[in-house]
Formats: sequence, structure tokens, C-alpha cells
Amino acid sequence: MLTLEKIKSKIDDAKSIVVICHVSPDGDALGSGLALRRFLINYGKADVELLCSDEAYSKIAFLSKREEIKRDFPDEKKFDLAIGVDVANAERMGDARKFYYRAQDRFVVDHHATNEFDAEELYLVSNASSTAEIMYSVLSFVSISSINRDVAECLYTGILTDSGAFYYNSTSSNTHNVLSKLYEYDIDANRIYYEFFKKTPKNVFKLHARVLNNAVFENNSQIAILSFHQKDFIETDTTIADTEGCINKIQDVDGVVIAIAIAEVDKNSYKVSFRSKGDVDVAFCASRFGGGGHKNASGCRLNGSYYDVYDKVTQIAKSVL
Ligand SMILES: [Mn+2]
Repeated sequence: MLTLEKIKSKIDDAKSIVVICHVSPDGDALGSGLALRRFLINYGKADVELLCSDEAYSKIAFLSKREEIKRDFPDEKKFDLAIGVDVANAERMGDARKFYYRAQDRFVVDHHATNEFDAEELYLVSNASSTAEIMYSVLSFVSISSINRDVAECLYTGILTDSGAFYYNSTSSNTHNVLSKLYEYDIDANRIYYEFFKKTPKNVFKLHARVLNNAVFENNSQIAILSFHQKDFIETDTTIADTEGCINKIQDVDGVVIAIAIAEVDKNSYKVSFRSKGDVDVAFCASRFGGGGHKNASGCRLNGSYYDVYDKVTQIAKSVL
């Protein structure tokens, strides 16, 4: 695996750098990516881009200017160095993977135990709460004086969201050590917490209310399934990005061990999220369908009819109980 010294020399050697997040980006991918981009600019790099093949989800908007996150580049664009953040495999980069492989040099910073990149292009801490937690170690090693309040707030966002507000078992003493360092930059933790965990636009509240109302409980109510259909999005004026967080509400139900959210992306195309309690491993469930994630939180995409997808994901969930 890469060392921090090696990472520093790769960054020092590069003039142009592209930071790449995974598709369906979450607070950790975008928080770590934005933090890294701003850090590299503070560190003196003139040509630094942040690339994500999918639209950034709306909650990140208050942390970043939309133009800061690029969706694509002209095909001929090449970078000295590409850095993947929070990506477990090349497929998770979506179309952006071509810029990863076209760069002169490349590496990935990640915390997914399911990571598939070769050791010589990987900095992996699989027991970390988030990529943002690892990113703090990387950035403070490279140049602690290039971390400012902006960088710290993006890192805080990544840790906060990926640890489920310090709720998941991946939260450790190191997580809190990093947080205590971030607080030294006078971050507005209260506002970030509100923005990501509490603030709900009325139309999103209505989407969640109707989907939760139609929740199905299977296997003696150990498995709960939420389904988001296109008509739910249309009738509440929401998008798939607004499904975020709804699954946690159903997972809170006493007795539910696995929560599943099935969201219709397109006709016969579904985004599936899994959450579990305790030792139940839903990373396995997602990986069976080409996805990835962690023991207690994972996701994948599935094609087929809704009933097919429903059956497949319910069966795989039963198999890990
Ligand atoms: Mn993550």
C-alpha cells in the first residue's frame, strides 16, 4: 500500500491534478473531494479540478459553488495526477474513470473494505469512519498549514455524514481525535449538522411521508422495504437525490434488522440501498449485485422489473439474517 511519504511526493511532483468522486456521490465523497481540492489550491497547485460523473446531491450545495464540481471534460484533457476519493473500484467512478486512467500518475484514498484497486495505487484504512477521516491524516501530513476553515468544514461534513452523525460502529477514538482538530478551525458544526441531518424541504418531507407510509415489512418484520417510484417523485416534485436519509427512519423501527430502499432511476433501472444493525453484513448483499459499501450500509444498481428487483433484494437480505 502507498505510504503518506509516497502520496506527498506524488502531489509535489504534479502540476495538474484531478480529484474524482464516485457516482451517486454522498457527503463523504463530496466532502473529501472538496476538502482535497481546496487544500491543493491552498498548497499552491494552480490546476486542480473536482470531477463527479453524477449530479452532486442538493445538500452539498451550501458547502460549494456548483461550478466547483465538474461533470465532464473534453476527451483530450489530461492531468499529471488523478486522485480517486471514497471509490471502491473503477466502475464506481462512472465515466470519470477515463480521466483516472489517462492521467500520468494516479491513486485512491478510501475506507471500503471491499476496495479492489491494486495496493501500489491505494491508501486504504478500512476501519475508518469515512474517507474524510483518512483525508485529514493525509492532508495534515502533506502540509498542515494548508488546512483552513473551508477545508475543515468539508472534512467535518464527510465524517458526520458517513458515520451517521457518529452513530455507526465505525466511529472510533481516532474519529473523535480528528473531529477535535477540525473544531480548532472554528467550524460551524451546528449549521452543518442541521443542513445534513435535520433540514427537510416540504416536498422532500411529503415524499418521505408517503414512501414510509407504504413501507412493507417482511420476515417477521426483520426486513423493511421502502419503494420510491417515478410517480412518487413526479407527484411530490422531488428527484432520486431526495431519497437520502429516508432509509434511516425505517431502520430505527424496533425489530427491523435490515432496511432496504428501492428507488426507480429509470424504466427498469433501480438504485438499491441496504442498512443493517449489528453484525448483519449487507456489504455482501450489495456486492452480489456488483455494488459495494460497508457491513452496515451498502448500495448497488439493478436492472429489471420492479417485482424482480424486489424479490432479488429481499431474498439476498433473508440469506444474511
Ligand atoms: Mn465513504
